[in-house]
Amino acid sequence: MSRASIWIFDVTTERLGGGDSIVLWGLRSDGVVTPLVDTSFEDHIYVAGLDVEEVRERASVAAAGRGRIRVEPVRRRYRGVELEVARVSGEQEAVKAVAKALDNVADVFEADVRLSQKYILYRGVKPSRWYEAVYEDLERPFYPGAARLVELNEGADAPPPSLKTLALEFITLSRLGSPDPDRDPLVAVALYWGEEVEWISGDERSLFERLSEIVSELDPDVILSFGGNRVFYPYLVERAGNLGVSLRLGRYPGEIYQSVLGHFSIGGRINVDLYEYVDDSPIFQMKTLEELTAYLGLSQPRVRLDPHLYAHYWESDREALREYVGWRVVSIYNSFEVVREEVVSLSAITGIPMDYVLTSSSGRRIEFYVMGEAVKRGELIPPQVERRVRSYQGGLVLQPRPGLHRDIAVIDFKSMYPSIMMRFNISPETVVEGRVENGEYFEELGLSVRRDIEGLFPSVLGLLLSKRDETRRMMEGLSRSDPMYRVLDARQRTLKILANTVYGYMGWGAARWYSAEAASLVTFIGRRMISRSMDRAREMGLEVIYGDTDSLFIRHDPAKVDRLLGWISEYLGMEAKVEKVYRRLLFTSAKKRYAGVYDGVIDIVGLEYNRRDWCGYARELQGEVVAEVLRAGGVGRSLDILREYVSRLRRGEVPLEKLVIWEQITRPLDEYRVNAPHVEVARELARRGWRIGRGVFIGYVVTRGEGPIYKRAVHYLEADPSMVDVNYYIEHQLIPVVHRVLEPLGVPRKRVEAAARHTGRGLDAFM
Ligand code: TTP
Ligand code: MN
Ligand code: MN
Repeated sequence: MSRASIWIFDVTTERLGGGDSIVLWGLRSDGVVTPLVDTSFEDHIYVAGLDVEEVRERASVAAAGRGRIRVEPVRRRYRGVELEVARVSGEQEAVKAVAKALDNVADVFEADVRLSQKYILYRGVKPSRWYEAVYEDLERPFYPGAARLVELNEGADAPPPSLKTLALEFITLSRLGSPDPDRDPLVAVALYWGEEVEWISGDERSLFERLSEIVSELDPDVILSFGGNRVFYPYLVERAGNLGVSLRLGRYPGEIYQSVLGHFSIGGRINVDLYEYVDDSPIFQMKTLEELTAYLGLSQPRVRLDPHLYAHYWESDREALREYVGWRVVSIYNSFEVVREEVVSLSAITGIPMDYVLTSSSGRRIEFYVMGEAVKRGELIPPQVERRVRSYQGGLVLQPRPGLHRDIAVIDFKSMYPSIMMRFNISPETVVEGRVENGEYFEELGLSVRRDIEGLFPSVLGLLLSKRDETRRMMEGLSRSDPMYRVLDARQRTLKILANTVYGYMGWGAARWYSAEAASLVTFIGRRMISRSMDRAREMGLEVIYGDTDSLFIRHDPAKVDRLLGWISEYLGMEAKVEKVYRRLLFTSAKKRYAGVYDGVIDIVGLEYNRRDWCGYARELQGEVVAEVLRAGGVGRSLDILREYVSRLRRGEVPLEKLVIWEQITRPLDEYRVNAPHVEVARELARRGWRIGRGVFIGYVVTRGEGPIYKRAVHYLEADPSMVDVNYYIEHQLIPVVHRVLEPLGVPRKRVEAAARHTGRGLDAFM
C-alpha cells in the first residue's frame, strides 16, 4: 500500500482485463506519472415513465449476454418535480443495450453522459486538482507506475506540479490550402520544450519514426499545437496510414485517435490546441497565432509568412521558413505558459479535463458544472436533443441622438443578468407557463416563477459568485509574485466568465437545460429595469442620450447621477456604477455604433473599423478620422486625411495586404445562394483542389475589369498591385468609412466624394 499527493490531469475509461476501468491519470509532486485504476465504478441510466417491474423485464432481455445489470427504484427530481424512476446499473455494454432498447418506450436519462464523465460527476472527483491517494500494486500494470486505487481524498489547494510541455509545429508541402494526406508530404517538424528548437526533417518515413521517438524520450505531459485538432492530427493520422508507418505520440494506448467533438486523444497526455483558445474568443478576428501572441504581450515574428505559401518558401527561401516556423513553435510554447493557469482553472472548476476543456464550447463548460450541481441535488440530467430555437426579445436599445456630445457618463448595472436570475429565482425549472401558487406572475409574458423551490441556476450562480469573492479574499494576503496569486487570479476571472455564460446558455438550442421562457424573462426584467431607471433619470432632470441593455448614457451631472445610483440600489435592488465618462462622444444614427474618448482612451464600437470584412486600409483611415473628430470636436482635418489616403492609394504606395478583404466561409459552398465575392473566390479555389471547409477565411482583392464585383474578386495570393481597382477602393471603401463618421456632423456624402476627387490629379481619375 502506498500513499501520495497526486494531481489528476485526466480521467479516462479503459477496458483493462475485460471490465470497465476508470483511469485517473495522476502526476505526483515529483513529476512521476501515476495512473490509478478504479474498477469499482459502474455505468448507469435512469428510466422514467415506465413501471419498475417492466423496466426490469425489458432490461434483462436487452442485457442478456452482455453483462450483469441491476434495476432498482429510486426517487429523483426532474425539472424540480420529484418522481420515482428506475436506476439501471452495471457494465457499460449491458447498460448501453438497455438504454437503446428502452429509448422508444420510456424516458431514458444519462445514457448520453460518458462513463468517465459520470465518474467525475458522481464521485465528485474533479481533474486539475490535488488529491491524497492510497493505492496498491496492480498485478499487471498497463503502464509503468500504474496502480490500483484504494482511497482518494481531496488534497491541498496548491499550484499544479510542473507539467512537461512540448510544442509541435509542422511543415507540409501543401500548395492548395490545408494539407491533404493523399497528396502532400510532411517535410519537417519543429519541436520546442523550453530549450532550443529541435528540427526533424528528411525522408518522410524516418521523420514519422523520429517524431515518435523524440516524443517518447521526452515523455511530455502536455502536447501543444496551434490547429492540431483541426488540421494537423487528422492529416498526420491519415498520412501515417498511407505510408504504412506508425505514429506513436501517446503514453497509452499509444496511438492517437479522434474522439468526441473533433478532439484528438493522445493517450495519457494532455492535448492542448491553442487554436481552440483563439477560436473561442471574439477578441481574435482572424484566429491567428500572431493575434494571440500580440494579445498576450509576446514577441511578433520578424518576417511573417503566409501558411499557404510554405511549399513555396520550402523551395525558394528555406531559411525564412525555418525562422518563421521556429518563431511559431516557440510562441505556441510561450503562449501556453501565459494561459496555463486559465486552462487549469477552467478545468478544475468545470470538471472537464484539461485535455478537452478548450475543445468544449462555453455552453458545454458551464453545462458540465451545472451537471455536477444537479447530481448533488438528486436532479436528473436532461438529454441532449436537437431542437429549433425559439427567438425572444433581447435587451432594450435606445435610438441614439446622432452627433457629437460632451461629458457623457455611462451608467452600467453590475452583473445585470446573473443578478436578475438570482434575485428573481429564474431557472429553467422555476419558470412555468401561466399562474401558479407560490409564484410570481409576469402578466406580459404569461409566465410565473416558482418560489417554493430554489432554482438550480440561481444556486449555481450563487456558488460561482461566492467562490469568486472567497478567491479574491484569499488573494488579498498574497504578493503578486506568489505562484498561488496567479492561480487564484485566473480562478476568479474564470468564475466570473462562467457566471456570465449562464444566462446565454438557457437560450442556446443545444443546451440540456434549454429554456427560452426563462431566458426571455431575464431580458424582460432587464428591459423593465433599464426603462424605469431612464424614467427616473429624466424625472431628476438628467438628460439621457442613449442606452443599451443595462447601460444609460447620460449628460454628466455628478450629484444627480449619484442620486440615481442610490435610487437604483434602493428601489430596484441592483447595483449600478459609473463605468466611464466620455469627454467626447460621437453617435451615428444607428444603434450600437459610436465612438468616444475618455481618459485618453478611444473606444470605437460597431463601426467598419471593427470589422475584418472591410480592408485594413479603410479601417485605418476610419480610425484616424475618428481620432481627429474627437480631438477637434468637429470635422477638423478629416477631409485632408481622406485626401492623403486617396493619394497614397493612387500612387500605388499601399501594400496589397492592406487592401485584402477577409470573409469567413460559414457553410458548405453549394449552400450559398448569393453571388458574394468571397464565395466566388472560394469556389474558384475549390475547383482547383483547395479544401475549403467551414470556418476558413477567404481573403480577396477587387481588381479592375468589367462586370460585378464578385466576378472581379481575386484571391489575395494571386493578385498583384497593378491589378487593383483603385476606384473601387476609393468609392466603396474609403469614402463610406469617412462618411459614416462625418454624416452625424452634417457633412453630406457629396462633400466627402468631392474631397476624394480633389487629390491633385484630374477629375477623370475618379469614376
Ligand atoms: P455587461 O454590462 O457587459 O455585463 P454585466 O452587467 O453582466 O457585468 P458588469 O458588471 O461588468 O457590467 O452586459 C449586460 C448584460 O448583457 C449581461 O448581464 C448579460 C448580457 N450580455 C450577454 O448576454 N452577452 C454578452 O456577450 C454581453 C457582453 C452581455
Ligand atoms: Mn453591466
Ligand atoms: Mn452593459
